[in-house]
Amino acid sequence: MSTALTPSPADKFTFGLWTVGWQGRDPFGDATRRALDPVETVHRLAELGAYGVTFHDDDLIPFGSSDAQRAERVGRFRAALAQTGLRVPMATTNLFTHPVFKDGAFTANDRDVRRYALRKTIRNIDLAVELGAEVYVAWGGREGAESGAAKDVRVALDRLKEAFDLLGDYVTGQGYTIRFAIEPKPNEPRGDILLPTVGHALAFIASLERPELVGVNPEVGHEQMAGLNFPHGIAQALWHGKLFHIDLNGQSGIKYDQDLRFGAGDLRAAFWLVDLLEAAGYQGPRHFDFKPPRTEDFDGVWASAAGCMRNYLALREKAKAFRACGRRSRRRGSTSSRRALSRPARSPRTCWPTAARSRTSTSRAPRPAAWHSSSSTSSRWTIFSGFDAGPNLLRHRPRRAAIPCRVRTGAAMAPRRQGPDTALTGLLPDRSALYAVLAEIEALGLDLIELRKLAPRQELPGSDDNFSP
Ligand code: XLS
Ligand code: MN
Ligand code: MN
Repeated sequence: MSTALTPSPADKFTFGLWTVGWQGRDPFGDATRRALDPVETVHRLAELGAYGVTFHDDDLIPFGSSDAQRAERVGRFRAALAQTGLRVPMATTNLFTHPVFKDGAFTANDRDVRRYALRKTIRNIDLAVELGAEVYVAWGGREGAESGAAKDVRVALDRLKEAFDLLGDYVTGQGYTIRFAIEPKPNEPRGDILLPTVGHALAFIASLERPELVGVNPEVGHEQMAGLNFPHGIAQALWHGKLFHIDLNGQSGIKYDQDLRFGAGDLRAAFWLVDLLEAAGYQGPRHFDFKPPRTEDFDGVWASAAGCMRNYLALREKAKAFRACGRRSRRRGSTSSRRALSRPARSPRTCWPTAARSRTSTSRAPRPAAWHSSSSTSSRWTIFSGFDAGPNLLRHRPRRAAIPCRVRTGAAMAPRRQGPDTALTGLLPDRSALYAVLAEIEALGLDLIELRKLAPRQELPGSDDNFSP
């Protein structure tokens, strides 16, 4: 097997205990597999090349365990981590299985349930921090309703904010550096869940007392259940600096939460996702929250876990090849490059005219008034207002002699030698034609030195220079 497709801890692949440990119980059928001992899971994942393991409190310590049972379970788990070197980068709370949470946890209409949910969360945060976790996921699967009258959504959001503010105070007071990641999901198990998408969660986070402590943990299938483009949601989370964690899996369109292995369902979206995470330099774990099919035995469980990692690595190779190909096509002059897009449309040195300035510029005609002009030792750049029909001058300097100063601008612009530079001179009918020229120059990676609107009837400079491109 190629090493590029063989996972290693450096790839930062992690799995929840509840993923490979899923027994195949669904709303219509009982378990098809026995329960897995977390210690066995730790050893198997380490053998497969994973970096870490994550858990809900109840995955590790069954609900209702005594303190002695809890200490014993945690002790065995710790020993397995020490033997294998597996890390625990994230943990979370089960606030959805026990019947007490039937109406929600942080937003339950019953205050005692809300207080219990907070207590259960805080207890597991302490354990998560002890085990080295840096992120604490909060998926509010029961925070929602099936009927309009069942919950006052605005009040429920007040309660949700109260919970995150309190948890933020708690970790800060304890001196923990752990951060929270809200996991959106549109529905299932509730008919409608609060914070159904990445966008809802990002808006909610901005309302918190300590927004810097809270980000998102988007899951592939959850956004796709809402018909959304997952890579676009991830790109926006990255753009806000809020991608604290990610749940990778597969989903075939708008249906129940399938939790297929990563790469299944929507391979195209999986490709763009891997391309995005790698290009963005995302440093967090690649966490798989998938369910091995309930038709599989344990060989199938471990094979599907290995498949998640292999699919990610295969897509990473494809993304690398795609980007290398993009570099080649840019050299040939393609304008559809991420690099070209990464440049601001508006130059840092450009300032758009205020209404007052625009009026001034008209009143000063025919001498063109500057929108803005600046000079530096390396380049001069002057932009004058007014791009109605008339002669324009645009100069640029080739970065490498090998790049010809040829910009396809239509018949109106001609390249002319101007000392070490090349000038494009000619008539531009309007401002959008000018922007088209600028876009071509940007895409070619050329330095724009000067862009000037000449006064009416002014001679085009360099017109007697016989440079031919
Ligand atoms: C359920 C969620 C859940 C969270 C952790 O749909 O994906 O597994 O990731 O509670
Ligand atoms: Mn899911
Ligand atoms: Mn999840």
